[in-house]
Amino acid sequence: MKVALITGITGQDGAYLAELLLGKGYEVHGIKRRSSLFNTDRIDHLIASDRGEKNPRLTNHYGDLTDSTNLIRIIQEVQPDEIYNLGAMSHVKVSFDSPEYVADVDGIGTLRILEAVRLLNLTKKTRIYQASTSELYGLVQEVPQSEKTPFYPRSPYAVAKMYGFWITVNYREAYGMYACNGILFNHESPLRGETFVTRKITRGVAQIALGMRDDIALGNLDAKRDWGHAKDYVEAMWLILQQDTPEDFVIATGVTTTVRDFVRMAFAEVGIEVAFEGEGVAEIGRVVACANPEFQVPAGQVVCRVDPAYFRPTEVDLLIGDPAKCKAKLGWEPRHDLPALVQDMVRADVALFQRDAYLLRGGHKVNYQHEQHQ
Ligand code: NDP
Ligand code: GDR
Repeated sequence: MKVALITGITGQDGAYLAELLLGKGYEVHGIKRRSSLFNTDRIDHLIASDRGEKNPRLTNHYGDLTDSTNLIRIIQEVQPDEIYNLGAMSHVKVSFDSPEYVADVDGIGTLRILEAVRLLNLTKKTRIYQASTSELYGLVQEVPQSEKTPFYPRSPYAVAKMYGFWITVNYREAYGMYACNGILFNHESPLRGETFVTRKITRGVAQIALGMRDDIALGNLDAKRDWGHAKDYVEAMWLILQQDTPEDFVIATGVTTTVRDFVRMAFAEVGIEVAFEGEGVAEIGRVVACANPEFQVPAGQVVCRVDPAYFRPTEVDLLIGDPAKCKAKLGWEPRHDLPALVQDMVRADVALFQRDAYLLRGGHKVNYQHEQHQ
């Protein structure tokens, strides 16, 4: 039985990857941070059955990427065949608020994993996947972006990830380690963190459709992203570690879409047509018509507005990946296109908020948070 260790197992990708590896018969170990509230919602169904029977092939260890002694101890105990380093402070805008912490976790954290494997003489046994990112491309140098496109990071997050990228390449070249970067473009799902733009939109659409709020405030509507489904992307991570020789791969769909169009698509999914008018911070999205009798959102209602609080000091305007190498060498093909992704996310969020809407209608108090600082 192969043994895998996943940092960031409680995150979006960690949850889907753990499920994938368990399905392939792996023994899976995860590193989770101590938190003052439960933080394993995304993997609770993998940890134990509804009746409380524990999964003997999934073990979580308390740890942190800032603590090398604990990483060394866990890796020594687990003796993993594969390490997936997914743990990170992954929010680009928040990285401007905590740049040093991001450098420590996302940059030096990667070094700590590589160095632990080297110190423990596991370089021949353990393969390492590093969660690199399309944010490395930053300021547009060329499109579409491929493994050969120069990097120009535009945030403390991207700069930290750039260190992670190169230290992974360096350990591969210096010590012959099987260590690879997956340069993944944005990937989303119903498990996406609530403060990333797609999930913020799909949650907002669900709440507006159910009459729980009036509008969503967003930042830069012109930004373009190459959005895929996280379920497809974790398969690519696994494939990257199954090759004869370690290499870096771009994982992307090759299609790019504006934030504004994502908003339109998400509203369309609940039968609401939205049109945008105005410019810059005065731009608004207004309901043209609501064709779904289940939802009563009147024509003319402003459902999307721009709040400069969500702008970033430096923005990444356009990401579109070239998936030629991963298709040719890994045989990877995404199973979901953007409409399928939007449908999956919107339907999940409508289902999620239906219970709250029912309670609100009955006069009960519901403790749901309005998104802030995203
Ligand atoms: P999430 O933000 O959903 O998950 C991040 C995970 O890292 C969580 O489990 C989090 O724990 C954990 N974590 C945060 N800080 C630390 C720390 N100091 N020590 C240990 N663990 C920590 O991210 P995703 O699942 O979306 O992304 C996975 C990885 O892929 C990240 O490295 C991200 O930067 C990268 N990436 C993501 C892309 C995307 O579009 N999703 C695209 C390209 C790269 P907790 O749950 O306690 O917060
Ligand atoms: P990104 O994702 O920065 O690409 O990083 P995010 O969803 O945060 O932003 C995408 C684009 O949307 C614009 N935007 C907003 N973003 C947020 N979060 N909130 C808003 O209200 C809003 N309005 C507009 C942003 O300016 C940006 O242009 C994600 C993360 O998962 C990283 O960890 C990962 O490395 C990259 O994707 C690839």
